Amino acid sequence: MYSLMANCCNWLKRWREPIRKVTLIMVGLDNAGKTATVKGIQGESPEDVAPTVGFSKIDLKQGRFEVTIFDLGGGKRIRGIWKNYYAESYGIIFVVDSSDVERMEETKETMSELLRHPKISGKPVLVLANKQDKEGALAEADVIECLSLEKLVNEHKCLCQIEPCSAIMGYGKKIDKSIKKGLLWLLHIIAKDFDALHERIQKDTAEQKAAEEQEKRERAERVRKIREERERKEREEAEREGRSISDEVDPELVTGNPFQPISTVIAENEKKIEKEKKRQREENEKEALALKPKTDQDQMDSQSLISQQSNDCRLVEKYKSALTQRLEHEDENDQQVSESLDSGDNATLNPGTENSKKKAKKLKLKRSHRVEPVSAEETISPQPTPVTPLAPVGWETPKVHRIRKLEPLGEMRHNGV
Ligand code: G3D
Ligand code: MG
Repeated sequence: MYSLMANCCNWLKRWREPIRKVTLIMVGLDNAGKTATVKGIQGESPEDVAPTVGFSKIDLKQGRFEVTIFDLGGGKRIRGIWKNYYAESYGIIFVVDSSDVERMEETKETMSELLRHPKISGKPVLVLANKQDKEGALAEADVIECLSLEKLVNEHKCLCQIEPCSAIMGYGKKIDKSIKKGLLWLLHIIAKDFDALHERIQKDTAEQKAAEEQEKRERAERVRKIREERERKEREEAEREGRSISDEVDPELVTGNPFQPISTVIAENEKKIEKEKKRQREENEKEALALKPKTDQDQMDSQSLISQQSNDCRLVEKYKSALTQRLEHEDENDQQVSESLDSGDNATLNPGTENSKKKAKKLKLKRSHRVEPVSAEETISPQPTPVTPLAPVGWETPKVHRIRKLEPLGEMRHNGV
């Protein structure tokens, strides 16, 4: 009857207790089995765990506790981040790989450093001597000895419990009982001294926050000084080289808002394009007005050019026919000369015959250099083929009208023609 009443009182007491939020950190060397343990507590299979990069976090409910566990990476280089979580942690779970005897010294140093930290000293510590299923794993007493655990926890006034366990034995409800026992012990100790611990944690986290803010300000100040120094050097350099810094910076870039909505940017661009088009139209109109009289002149020039060309064609035709007549005439003469030569008079040639022989030779030469009738296209070339020596007697050398060289025509002039 008495025990029934005591149980009822305890239940009532617990029911009246507020829900407590508690943060724990799970630390230890890499490969100790921290993630496997956390997964087992969470109810997930601890097999095939990937190495933790940074940290992982789990939330679970245990009685009147809402527990958050930070599983922090244990690699040598990542251990530096642990201290960022010390202030807010109510207790520590330190996982040891009991089978890794070679790293016991490193484990001891790491634990010593941890318990020495002012934001950890005095807080409860659960040591999980993990991997007990492995052959050659150190027993609980050996782990205590290897780590000088008693000495360490006494030095730093930490309440401590050690639990030999195996994280891969099971998970969820089937989790290794030692792990569960150890976790309940830790929460029990925290609950016993919760108010004092909570107050300390509030104070420590506020201090840490202030320190972080201070560090942030100092960093910003350092960055500002570096930037100022760089700008000063740039200014000095620019002055030495005789250029002004303001010239190099696009004022639009400085004054314009780089984060304008895209619709505003499009509208501005359209305005610019419209303005540019208008300017171009005005320029074209001006140019057209300035060119108008010239265009008329060019029209006249072109007409005279055409008429000159047709004149030239007529002359060429005339010249061609005259040339043909002359050549025919010469052919007849040649024929006569060659006939007289062929008739055998060549041995008894008088001086006249000698002359006519020479003449015949000359004519033959002339014939071989006969100028072919010139095409109409060639007549408009500024330097016609020199045909003067063959020009028929009484005929004037065809007069080649030099065509006035025209200026290259622009777009408007072509239209005019
Ligand atoms: P860590 O988070 O402390 O770095 P992990 O360690 O949880 O990642 O575990 C590291 C390796 O040890 C894992 O193996 C894991 O399965 C194994 N391990 C964890 N706990 C135990 C245990 O109690 N017994 C045995 N035998 N092995 C365990 P892998 O092969 O995945 O690296
Ligand atoms: Mg891990």
